[in-house]
Order: sequence, then structure tokens, then C-alpha cells
Amino acid sequence: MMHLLLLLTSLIVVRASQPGATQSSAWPARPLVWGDVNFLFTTDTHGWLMGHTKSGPPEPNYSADFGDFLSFTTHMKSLAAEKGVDLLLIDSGDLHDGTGLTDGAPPGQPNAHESNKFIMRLPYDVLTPGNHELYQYASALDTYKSFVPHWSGKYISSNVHLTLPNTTNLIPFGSPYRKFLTTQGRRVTAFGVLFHFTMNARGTQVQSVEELVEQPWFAQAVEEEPDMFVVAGHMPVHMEEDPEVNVNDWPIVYYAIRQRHPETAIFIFGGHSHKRNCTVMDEHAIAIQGGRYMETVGWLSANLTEGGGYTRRYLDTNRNTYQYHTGTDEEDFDTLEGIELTQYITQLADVWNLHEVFGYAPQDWYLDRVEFPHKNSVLTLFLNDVLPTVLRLGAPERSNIPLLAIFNRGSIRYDIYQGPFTRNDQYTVMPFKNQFFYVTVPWAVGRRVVDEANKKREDQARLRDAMRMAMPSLPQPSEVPFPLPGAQTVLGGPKEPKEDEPLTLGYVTQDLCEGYADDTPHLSIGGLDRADDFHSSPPLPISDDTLMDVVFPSFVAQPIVDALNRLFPGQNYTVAGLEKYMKWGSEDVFEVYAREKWN
Ligand SMILES: *[C@@H]1O[C@H](CO)[C@@H](O)[C@H](O)[C@H]1NC(C)=O
Ligand SMILES: *[C@@H]1O[C@H](CO)[C@@H](O)[C@H](O)[C@H]1NC(C)=O
Ligand SMILES: *[C@@H]1O[C@H](CO)[C@@H](O)[C@H](O)[C@H]1NC(C)=O
Ligand SMILES: *[C@@H]1O[C@H](CO)[C@@H](O)[C@H](O)[C@H]1NC(C)=O
Ligand SMILES: CC(=O)N[C@H]1CO[C@H](CO)[C@@H](O)[C@@H]1O
Ligand SMILES: [Zn+2]
Ligand SMILES: [Zn+2]
Repeated sequence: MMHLLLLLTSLIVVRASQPGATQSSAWPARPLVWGDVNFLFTTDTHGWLMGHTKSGPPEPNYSADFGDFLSFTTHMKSLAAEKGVDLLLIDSGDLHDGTGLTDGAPPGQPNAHESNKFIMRLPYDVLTPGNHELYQYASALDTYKSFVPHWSGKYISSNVHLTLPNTTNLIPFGSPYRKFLTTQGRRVTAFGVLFHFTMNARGTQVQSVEELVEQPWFAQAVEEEPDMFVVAGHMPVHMEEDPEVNVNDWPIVYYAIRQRHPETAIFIFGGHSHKRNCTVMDEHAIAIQGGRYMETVGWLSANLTEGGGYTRRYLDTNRNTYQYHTGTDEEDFDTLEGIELTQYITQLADVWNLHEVFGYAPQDWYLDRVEFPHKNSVLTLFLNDVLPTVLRLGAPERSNIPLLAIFNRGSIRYDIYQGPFTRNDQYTVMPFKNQFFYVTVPWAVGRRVVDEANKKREDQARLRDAMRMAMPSLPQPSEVPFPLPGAQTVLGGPKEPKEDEPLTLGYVTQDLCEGYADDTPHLSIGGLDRADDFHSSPPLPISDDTLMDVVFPSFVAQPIVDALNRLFPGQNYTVAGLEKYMKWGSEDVFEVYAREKWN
């Protein structure tokens, strides 16, 4: 008995988040408002299950790990049971790609194979795949075989299919829909929808949302009236500046249900754009999205009664938030399962050497807070110094040839914080594995490649938008006021923070729903809306006819080759004919640079 107690005490001493994580000192402003039905929702977690462990603001405010989140959801489910209300836990996809836990696997192991085991410890009620689950066939297949079966129908992919190796039949990736009873006996019909993603791996298939709602099985599933529809989807609940991520097909799903059931509650949980937003579609339908990288977790509550309201909140993921809302403290917050999950995460990080220090970053560089070519932009650091340095080190035999490095903004995924730069940080900045290719052209061609590729990219996005608007036979997204004018007024929410409240740095969410949305009031960290466009290292001081190397990652080889062929007709460049510039890939670049420059 004594031993067990000692063991438990020692477990509890090490339980708080991941080792070395800086705890938050900020607290939520006010308790959550519960309804008859309540939701906690995550999206675009991208492997951030260790939580954010850096000490630079606002990282400490997102310092809880997935073990802490498990303890939190366990307490919240018990609170719901005590109150006699429902609490559902939802995830809208993109579990793959983004940290060492997903990308730091030994060669040959599919992305997210181990981190998915951590997700399986959470009591999710509905999950749905994101586009990142489908870039690689091997990891899609692994998700299908190792992850989906665990959920017994709760992993829903209404419009995603897959073929097994050496077969030709398309089979549903997850279950097409799920009908279930909540703990309080409410009938739920749930769907899981992915935007019409077209860069998916061969062997996987994504049906457009227009096609999905025309499937006879879909109409049949919608036919019976439940107490509520719950739709998790990997597409934003708002329109984006960048047409390429304007993949908001929610009005199509909404109308397909609404036409049949004018007043049944519809709860929509979006994702993909990595932002928070919320839209009231009508008095009985709301769409909401909870952020990214386990920075914020969403909360939505509703009374399904006549005239019942909604509330929503974006919760900072730290132990203060979790304890405040569950009425617990450092003594009684952690559950044994939560502690165990924290320890499994720590162990995997150790086994994969994710805390190995490559060097010490001399300052912070930001992905969203400042615009390229600002000196604190991570893209500026990457294009002006990291990539040129590493390409020169990696291909010394070409060091006498001028060099222009091209990269797409979207492949850089996170900030760099001053201090130790670890293997895990390398994956959070740049998780994708790309080779570098090159072509040698006169500078007259090389200097125009980025503009040409960006111009084409914008033209294609505009064309796609136009085609979507021209689709026949379904309610046109353009005809649907989204949100319906005036509909927000049904929403009762908490008020803005008091003026004298001391504020900390973090997200300040201005979504389309009424009332103040952030759980912990913050000073705005800023953050800009940007396209996944192309940029390059600084222009070269050479004459137009000087031969130089244009270097670019394999992920964007096709658009760059197309641009080169338009600028330099007759050369007939093909992706298959490209040569590798150096032995290192994009996943090695920051390690090589940090070891060279940050020691
Ligand atoms: C639901 O109704 C209860 C009782 O009237 C109320 O206290 C609560 O604030 C309502 N919740 C929401 C989300 O409107
Ligand atoms: C698929 O077929 C190939 C060639 O016939 C074979 O080498 C491979 O083992 C098969 N794979 C599976 C999973 O059956
Ligand atoms: C929410 O969506 C609306 C409409 O698409 C947009 O104008 C607004 O900027 C979005 N808010 C945030 C915080 O992204
Ligand atoms: C490029 O392709 C065109 C059309 O197929 C052909 O006429 C031309 O000879 C090719 N040029 C080179 C350099 O291969
Ligand atoms: C840093 C920040 O933006 N806000 C708070 C989050 O948590 C840290 C660490 O506890 C506090 O010091 C900050 O005030
Ligand atoms: Zn994502
Ligand atoms: Zn996505």
C-alpha cells in the first residue's frame, strides 16, 4: 500500500504537461455556459500532442499536452453526466504531418502511426479525415488498417474512399455516416466531409461535395429525422482571401439536410484553414471551427428547446483552463489515464530523440505575425539564409554557379523561438519530405519564374471558383447568404473583457457569431491571411544571359516546370527529367543549418 502511494505520488509530481514545458499564468475570464447538448472540438492537431513547450509568448498558454487534454475531457464528460446533459467530442481531421511525433518516425513507418495510438486514448464521438491523411498512400492505408477499426464507426468519411493493395474496388475509408444515441438518449445522425481535395495519393478517392449529396445512400441517411445532425468536416466555415483554400462547400451540405428537415438542429464543425470562426446559418444551425496545433480547443453549447440559445468559446489549451472549467486543482485534476498518456508521449519523444538540440536560435522568427520579407519572418530567414547556405553546403561542386532558391510559403508551418532548436522544432517548422531539383537557365528566365508560377496559380484558382459557381442542379453557394442576414441575433454570448483586466498575448477571435468568444482574453498576437504562393531567395546581381541554377522542392516541381516551359519554349522540361540538386531533402535543411550556424 505504502509503495503504491509512493508510486502514485511520484507519478503526480512529474505529471504536468511534457517535461520542460512552461506553464501558463493566464486564467479564463468566466465559467462555461452549458446547454442540453455540448461539444468540445479539435481540428488540425497535426501531431501537436506534446503541447507547446517553449517559454516565448504566447506558447505557455498552449502548454497542455494530450494527457492533460484526456484528463480534461474525462472530467468534462463526468460533469455532463452529473448535469444530465450531453457532451460530444469531435475532431475535424489533419492528424498527420506537423511535429516529431507524426513525422519523426523511423524510415519506412507511415506518418502518424504512433501518434494515432495516442489519439485512440481519447473518447472521441465523431472523427473525420483531413487532406493530410491522404497525401501518401502508405499512411492513408495505415490509418485505414490501424486507426479506423478502433473507432467502431465513429471515424466518418462520407466522401473519401480507398482501394486496398492489388485490388480495384473503392471502399469507404471510414464509415459513410453514423446514427447513434447520446448518453441522454438523443438521436444523432453524423456525417464526415472533406473538401474536394485533388492532390490525394493514387489509391485514394475524394468525391466532390456536390456529388456526395446526390448519392442515394446520402438521401436515405438524411431521410429519418434525428434530434440533431452533427457534421464534422475538413473545410473552413468561412471564406478565405486565397481562392485556393476557398473550399467552403458547407452551404451544399447544409441545404441538402435543410431541404428535407426545415427545423432540425444542425451542428457543423469545420477545419483546414487553421483559424477560428463561427457562423450562424439559421435559428437551428451553426457552423464553428476551433483553430489548429492544439492551441485552442473549441466549446459549443446549445439548448435544443424552443428559443434555446448557443454559446461558443475558444479555450486556450493549458492546465489553468482545464482546471478552472472542471473545478479541479493541481491535486485532483490528473486522471491516471491522463498521466499515463503524458508518459507515453514523453517516452516516444525520447526514443525518437526529438529533444536533441541542433543549435541555439538567436531570436524568434514568426510564420504569421509579420509579413515576408520582414526580418522576423521565418520565410525571410529561410529564403535569405537557411536555404542558400544549405544548398551551397550540399552541392559544393556547383558553388561557382549563381543560385536562386524557390519555395512555396505553405510548406513552412510554424514559428521558431529563441533558444534550443531541437529535432522536434525542425519538424514543426518543416515536416514535409521533399527532394530539391534544379534546372540551369539564363538569369533572364530564372528571374521571372516566381512571378510566372504565381500568376498561373491565381488564374487556376479563379477558374476553379468560377466552375464551382457554375455547377448546376444544387443550391448555389453564391445564392446562399452565408450566414443568413440577421441570424446572429439568436446567439447569446458572454461579454467582452473588462477594461482593467490585465491581458496576455494570444488570439483575439473576431468570428461572425455574436458575443465575445475567447475564453481567456488576450492582447492580439496579430496574424495575417496569406496565400500558399511562391517566393525566392534575393535576386542575383548578374546579367540576363548568365547561366544560373533555379532550385525548388519536389512538392512544387510541376508548377515550376510548367512556368519554365512557358518562359523558355522549346526546352520541354519534364518533372521526370529533373535532376536532384543535393543529397539532403527539405526535412534535413534546418538541422544542417542549425548545426552550422547556431552553435
Ligand atoms: C440553457 O438553458 C439553461 C436553463 O434555462 C440556461 O441556464 C443556460 O444558460 C442555457 N444554455 C445556453 C447555451 O443557452
Ligand atoms: C501486390 O502484388 C505484387 C505483385 O504481384 C506483390 O509483389 C505484392 O506482394 C502484392 N501486395 C499485396 C499487399 O498483396
Ligand atoms: C470569419 O469569417 C468571415 C467571413 O468569411 C471573415 O470575414 C472573418 O475575417 C473571419 N474571421 C476570422 C477570425 O478569420
Ligand atoms: C520539344 O517538343 C516539341 C514538340 O513535341 C518538339 O518539336 C521539339 O523538337 C522539342 N524540343 C526539344 C529541345 O526537345
Ligand atoms: C505570454 C502570454 O502571451 N501570455 C501569458 C501566457 O502564459 C504565460 C506563462 O505563464 C504568461 O506569463 C503570459 O502572461
Ligand atoms: Zn491542417
Ligand atoms: Zn487540411
